[in-house]
Amino acid sequence: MQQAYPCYMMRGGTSKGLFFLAEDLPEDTKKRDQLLLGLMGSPDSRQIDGLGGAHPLTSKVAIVSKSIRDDADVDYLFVQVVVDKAQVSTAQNCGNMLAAVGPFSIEKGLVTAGDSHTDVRIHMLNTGANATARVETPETKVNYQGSAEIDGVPGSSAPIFIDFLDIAGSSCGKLFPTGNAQDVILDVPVTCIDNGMPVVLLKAESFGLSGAESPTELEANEALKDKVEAIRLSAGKQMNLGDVSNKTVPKMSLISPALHGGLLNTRTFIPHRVHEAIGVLGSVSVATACVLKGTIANDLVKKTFSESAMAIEVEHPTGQFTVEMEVSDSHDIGKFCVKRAALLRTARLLMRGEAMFALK
Ligand code: NQM
Repeated sequence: MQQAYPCYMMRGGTSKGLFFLAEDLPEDTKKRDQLLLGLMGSPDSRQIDGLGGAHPLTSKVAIVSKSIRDDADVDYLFVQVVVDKAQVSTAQNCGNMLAAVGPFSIEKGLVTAGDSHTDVRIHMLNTGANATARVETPETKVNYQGSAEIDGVPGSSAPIFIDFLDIAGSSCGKLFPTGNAQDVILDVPVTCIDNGMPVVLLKAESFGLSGAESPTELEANEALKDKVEAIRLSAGKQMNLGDVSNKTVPKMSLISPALHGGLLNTRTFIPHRVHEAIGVLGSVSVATACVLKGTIANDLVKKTFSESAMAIEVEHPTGQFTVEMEVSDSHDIGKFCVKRAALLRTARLLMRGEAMFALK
């Protein structure tokens, strides 16, 4: 018999997925994963028998609970539900879904709302790092409407400002997991970096590309996908991620000169489909690579960053992503430190109700 699981469907940034209270899901991880696959309709490229949107960006789940930590209000576990395989992964974080965690936590009463805005301190269980999201709460109710626009989402919504403090080496243990600002993998120069999301940067020109190709064109290029995947598998080992053949990290960002006034242009494999925009923490990693001397991104942007606070504009297929950063010692890989990264997202509650599934 089908059972009902209380659930919200929310858009967080440029992603969309299901939000649950941890207490409403099975404690047993195997059962929980089986349930999430069933609720989303995986494995099936159309996810026709579930709530997933048939793309990695719309096949996501956030599990939230009250935190017992002194430095956090809530704990957030992100789960990527693979569309066409019976696989779920908690090996990566998601900064887009994170944008909706604050509103969800207030709606569900995990956090008491202030009467103009509420700062929700979120502990991200996937990586152990923390973020603070500022949510508009006039008269203690979450406000979703406003004039903030983010590229990749039509229209405008209330702003959600997110601050990250301690995300370097979140999954790999080190900001530059190979110990180098630049490596060569399978004859291709790369920069491997983890400032919130493990990312391998590659120059589009290394593959005979301009970098302006659409996600559809890149996904149709089988030779390119094979080469990028071969580099990813090797990079995963070198980045302390082990065998990444069944993992959704590292992400693979093709970089090229900016086309629309930003600092550089990107196309990101996440890791097999190509992102219509760029991930939040993925863009923080890319922006960080731009700043440090010796990376392939810094070579490409040909800029020395002498100031400690800056806004980096990362171009992507549907616009730009602005990452504000405070850094120190950007000339020296040994001392380089990212003190803070901040950005703007929006989110919206789309549906609340019960998701149905018969768990065997
Ligand atoms: O990098 C897609 C997304 C993401 C992840 C992905 C994300 C992030 O856009 O923080 O947001 O890279 O799988 O939701």
